[in-house]
Amino acid sequence: MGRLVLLFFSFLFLSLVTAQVSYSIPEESPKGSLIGNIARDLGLDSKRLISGNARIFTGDNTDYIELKRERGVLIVKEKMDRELLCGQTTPCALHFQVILENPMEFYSVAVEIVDINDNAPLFEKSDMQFNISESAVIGAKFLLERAIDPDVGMNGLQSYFLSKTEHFALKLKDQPDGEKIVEMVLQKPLDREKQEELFLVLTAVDGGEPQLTGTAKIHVTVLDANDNAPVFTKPLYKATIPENALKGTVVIRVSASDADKGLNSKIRYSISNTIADIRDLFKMNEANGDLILADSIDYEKARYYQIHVQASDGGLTD
Ligand SMILES: [Ca+2]
Ligand SMILES: [Ca+2]
Ligand SMILES: [Ca+2]
Ligand SMILES: [Ca+2]
Repeated sequence: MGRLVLLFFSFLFLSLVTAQVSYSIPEESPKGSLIGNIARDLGLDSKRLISGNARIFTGDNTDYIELKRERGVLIVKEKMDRELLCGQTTPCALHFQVILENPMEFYSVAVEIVDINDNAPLFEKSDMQFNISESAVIGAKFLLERAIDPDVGMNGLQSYFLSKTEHFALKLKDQPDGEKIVEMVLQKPLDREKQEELFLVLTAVDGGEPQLTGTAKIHVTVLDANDNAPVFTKPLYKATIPENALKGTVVIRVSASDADKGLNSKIRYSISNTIADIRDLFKMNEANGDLILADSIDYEKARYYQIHVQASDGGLTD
């Protein structure tokens, strides 16, 4: 009820508003901090403030500022958090009236709550994981997490930096809402055989004094592509075998290696001769590269065999 009456009076005595003063104070100023000498600025003295029962009327329940009649000053009653009061709205100001009685007077007062850089940019998800094929092409883009800094103006988020890497460059795209899209763009092909994992750091910075930063980790796992053919340990394997050797004798074991991973490096050995008698005389253990005598050999028939052996990883061969 008291509030309604005050509102009524504020309409009735609108013409009695003789002045408007404004002050500013940094957010988070401790309780008791001086905002301004209102008595001086309104041309009143403390006697008038006391006799007029001067008080603050805010129109809502917020009670951050106190009027000290004896000193004629406004002070901080409750610490103010600009982020809580105004979010991203600027400027952030509290508007209220100072009311005096006998005779009734109204004064409009605005107190601007000035932002301080009390928030570092923060990544909600501070660990990013990417699985990227080594066959990814230059220019491939990967969307990164954005950081949040609830401060405003220069105290808000300004830019991002990526830790040193020759493989990726950072690309920032401004959005109409003032936000930035953060991407890393492939600059140099990845090579799993050289480096299977990359550990990068994305840093977000604000423009405050001092500047605050936030970081997020980027973990890139390079996925294998079958870009290596098997390679034999020797270009030529030589073996001798007596003509009375038994069927099933291992003549020699050939061996190839493949720099890839998993199925891309799983080698199958085979004989690639097209002449039928060699394919009948010798068999290849597909898995371990053992060349096995599959029939009886005759020194008088042939003293020399040239066997072409192939190693294959499913896609690529040697
Ligand atoms: Ca900040
Ligand atoms: Ca702030
Ligand atoms: Ca391979
Ligand atoms: Ca590979």
